[in-house]
Amino acid sequence: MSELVRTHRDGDVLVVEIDNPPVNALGPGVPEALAAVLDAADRDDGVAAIVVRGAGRTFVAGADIATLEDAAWGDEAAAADLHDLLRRVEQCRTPVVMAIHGTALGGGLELAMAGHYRVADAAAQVGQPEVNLGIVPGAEGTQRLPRLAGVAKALDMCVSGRPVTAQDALAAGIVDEIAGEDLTASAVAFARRVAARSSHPLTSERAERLGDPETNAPLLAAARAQAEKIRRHQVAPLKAVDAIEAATRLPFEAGCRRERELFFECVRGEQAKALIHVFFAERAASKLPEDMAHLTPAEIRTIAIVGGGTMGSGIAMACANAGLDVILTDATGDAVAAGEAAIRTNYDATVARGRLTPDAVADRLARIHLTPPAAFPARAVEADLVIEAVFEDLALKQRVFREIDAAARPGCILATNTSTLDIDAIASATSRPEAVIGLHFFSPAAVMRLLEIVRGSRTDLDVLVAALAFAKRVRKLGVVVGNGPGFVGNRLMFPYMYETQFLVEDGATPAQVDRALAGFGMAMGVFAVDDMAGLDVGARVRKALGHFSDPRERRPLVHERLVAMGRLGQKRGAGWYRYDEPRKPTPDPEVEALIRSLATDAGIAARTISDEEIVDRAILALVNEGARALEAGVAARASDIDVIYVNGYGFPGWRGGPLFYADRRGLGEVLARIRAFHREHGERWRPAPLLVELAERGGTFRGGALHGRAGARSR
Ligand code: T1G
Repeated sequence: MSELVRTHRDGDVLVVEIDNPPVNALGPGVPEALAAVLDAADRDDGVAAIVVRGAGRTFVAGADIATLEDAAWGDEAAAADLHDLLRRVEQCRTPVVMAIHGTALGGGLELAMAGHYRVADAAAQVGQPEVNLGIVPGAEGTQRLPRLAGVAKALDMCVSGRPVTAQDALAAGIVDEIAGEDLTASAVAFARRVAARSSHPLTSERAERLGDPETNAPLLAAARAQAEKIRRHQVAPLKAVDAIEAATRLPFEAGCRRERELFFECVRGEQAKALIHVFFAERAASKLPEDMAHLTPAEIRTIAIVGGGTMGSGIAMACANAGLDVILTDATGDAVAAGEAAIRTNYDATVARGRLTPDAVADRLARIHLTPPAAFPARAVEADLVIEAVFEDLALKQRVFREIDAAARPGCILATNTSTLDIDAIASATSRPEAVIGLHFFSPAAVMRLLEIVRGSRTDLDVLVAALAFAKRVRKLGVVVGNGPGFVGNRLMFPYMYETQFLVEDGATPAQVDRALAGFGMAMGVFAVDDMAGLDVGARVRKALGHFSDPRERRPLVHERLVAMGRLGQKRGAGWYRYDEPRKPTPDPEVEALIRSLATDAGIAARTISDEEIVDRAILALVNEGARALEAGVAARASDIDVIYVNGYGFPGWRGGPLFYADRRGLGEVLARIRAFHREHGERWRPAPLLVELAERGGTFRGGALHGRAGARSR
């Protein structure tokens, strides 16, 4: 028998264990091995019931996404054909009980639903997350889920992609029982109870929860509206609704055929290619490079944070949310109190939205130990990691690091949350530069998933490994980047921002630029982002990065003026936009007039700017700088840049990130466009040498850029 599927007997119950590490995906060989075991069981009169479970940490986490990727790139035969297996499961003469622990996702839940019964561990989760990969469930999930859970629940799960808890699944009718402590024992006992029944429920034959056209119409309409809202521009969620609609109208087999058509339409599409790229890119980014794989990360339990402002308090929440202890301090008692107030306000809002219970908040608050500055040195010795989150000023940070260096225990990791400053310069203020690292959180730090982990020239590998493990522990996506100006994210951001500022000087308006970028798929327009972050923040960073020190460079005219006018963005009710209502930008004729007058004074005549020009100048500025970052080695892989932009800067995942986007558009065309900009706008558009090299030899960023330290994963 194949090692992918093992069996043992518990009396008259056959326990089948799928063992395909790490997550029991239904990769090549698994469906066949499972079918063979079921065939044998059906022939064996001594087997009264079958329990199917996953080995290790989880039930089946779905089809093997690598095979989906092959299918997306044209090898349709690679996409696991699970239909025969599911039919085989359902038609088993012997009742099949699926025993679910960990996560039953995608094809995992589809397999579970083909069984006659389902028993779930209390901590298990089940879901149809396929939309995250730009596809619809492809193994009958859109047909079986509405039959078990009803149309509304199926729509919600397939459109949002969010898994549900075992308790929720029980209430919805997806599972039949929650297991006790021992899942296998519970499932075996359940199997014995049902074995003697004369017949067993077949999901495919159920119709009682499928509703009727009249009651379904508003549900389908609401799901389509929901898809447009939470997954704008994406095709898969709408196709998932189509597939569920087919379930309500067609017999089971015909509905499955329709689902399959929709599945292949998706998997062949650009969005699936992009989202599957992001899936693997995220995992590649957070993986240890080979030279570190042997290192065991030191455990981080207690974190001291210096600075209780927006970033410091957000980081404190992120740590407390993950069950870690936090010592939070600032330069004055008042500042500590302000940090505490900000944390409480944020948690209160979470409770008001129903996301956390007051008890859970109390538990988290109890983990955050507010510490006046005088008491800090004595407490800091408890910390495994100290994170500095003070004002973005090198001299100040160096002073804080000297203090931290004096207080922290040997072996403690010293991290700075700087978004732009030189890690080595900060490290040089300490007696242990090898313990210093950058942890660049994104705002709001308790929410945003991205964490740039900045490796200084002297940072120890042990420290890097511990930082990656810490990122995982606080549920962040850690991406290791080099210590260059602006690291990766902000390095690319500034050329993008400047270009959009030139666009408004050339004749566009901030609102037109933002609309064009939203149309491209950016989560927010660039001017709205600048207003949210604060124009003063941008100005400070620009200075720190030393941009526009060359007088021959074209320099944006408006930003500095807005700062001087006190139009610092949302917090002042005015920036690039006006804010009559909090957080709601309204175009401001005064700003538009200011832009025109400054541009006219500088001899720039206004012309009509197309949305296409806006998108090209903004996005290709990211691409060109991305190529430079890769070449400079501050990003190890092209896909790391994509991960950073998708998770930290609102770049649409369904376009795969800036460099994947460039690949798909064709580097030859991208280069031609950048060369045209170079001729028209001058040196800032000089094509990155790496881009020229790849384009000229017909290569792609994805296929492997030449210079990155770790090299691209060429899947
Ligand atoms: N296929 C292949 N590899 C997978 C995989 C999968 N489904 N899921 C995870 N991996 C790999 C992953 O690349 C990584 O590998 C390792 O497992 C650990 O993952 C027909 C079309 C299960 C919650 O979308 O959500 O079924 O980098 O680091 O944080 O309708 O992985 O170590 O080499 O993420 O503990 C639907 C995706 C597929 C589930 C575990 N299923 N996976 O999280 O570990 S489409 C999914 C996850 C489908 C059917 C269709 C998570 C996890 P490596 P990890 P984790």
